[in-house]
Amino acid sequence: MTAVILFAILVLVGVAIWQITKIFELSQLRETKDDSQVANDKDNNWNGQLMFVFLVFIYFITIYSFWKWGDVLLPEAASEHGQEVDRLMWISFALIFFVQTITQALLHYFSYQYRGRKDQKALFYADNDKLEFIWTIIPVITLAGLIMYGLFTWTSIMNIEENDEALVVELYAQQFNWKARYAGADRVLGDANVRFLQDFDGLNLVGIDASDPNGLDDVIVQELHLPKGREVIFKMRSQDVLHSAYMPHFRAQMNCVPGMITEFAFTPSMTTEEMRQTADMTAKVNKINKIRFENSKTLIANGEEALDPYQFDFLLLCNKICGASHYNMQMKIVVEEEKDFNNWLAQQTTFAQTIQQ
Ligand SMILES: [Cu+2]
Repeated sequence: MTAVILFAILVLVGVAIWQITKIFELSQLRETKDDSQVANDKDNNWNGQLMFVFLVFIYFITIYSFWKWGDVLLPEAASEHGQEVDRLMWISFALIFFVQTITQALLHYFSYQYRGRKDQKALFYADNDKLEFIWTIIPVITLAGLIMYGLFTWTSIMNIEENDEALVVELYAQQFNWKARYAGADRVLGDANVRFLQDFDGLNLVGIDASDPNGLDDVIVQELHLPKGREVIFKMRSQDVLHSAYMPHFRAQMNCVPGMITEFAFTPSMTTEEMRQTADMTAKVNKINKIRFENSKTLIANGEEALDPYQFDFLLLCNKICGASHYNMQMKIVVEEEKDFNNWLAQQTTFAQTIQQ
């Protein structure tokens, strides 16, 4: 692939140099009255028709892309606000698609229709207030509507209110992994700071202040469990550089900034098991496993081990290029029914238990 791209770049540079020398030659020919390099009607017809070919090409590539890769989009949102985000995105997509289909056709049609002809001079048409008003006011109204809609959606998503029902979870980012911390029975996360990381021989994984009683029942895990149907307020921290907590299936993303706590909240609306059962996800997983199965044949032929079948899981990913192993900075998310979640949480070790060991 790299070779192909390099080759394409070399070809393009070559063409650019060739064109520049042609311009240079053209400027020299003015004195000699030789017009062999000036476009004539034949050249203009050619270019006009090529415009049409290009128009057909962009429509074709659009339709082909939808047909070929339409199924690699994210599955339905697994959070309550996710549906709002998706609606906003699809409305924007539909509008852009509609406008671009029409404007591309017009652009290329006009290029063809008014291509250069010998002895024909372009009409000098200075301005038309009415026309300018129309093509200004339509985009203004459309874009203002879209932006307002986006702002309202954003405000409703980012309106995070502390409340007694919500589950508070800290997401702790470091090069190159995630940890999650639950507040425990007192529902309050203990104070934490990177300065405390060195305490307790490296057992203090997220730097909890051991003198703060609120922190003693905190639970630190490397697999994030969330209860379905309950609001989760995330408090994000970073130990070293900028990271970004990205949970694509829940349509959630927030930067993790060293020295400050950032927030995001959502309510999971589907368990992992429910997502696995959807028709869309079953088809995706089957497609992936078919590819893995085919690749395994080559591996086995080379005396290597076959690939394990893929099973869907929600993921927390890092979406800021934070260093060499950024690509692998992820944590599994398990969404389950509230009682399963409570059972799981009760089995985890608290911070007090960890440091006593
Ligand atoms: Cu990162």
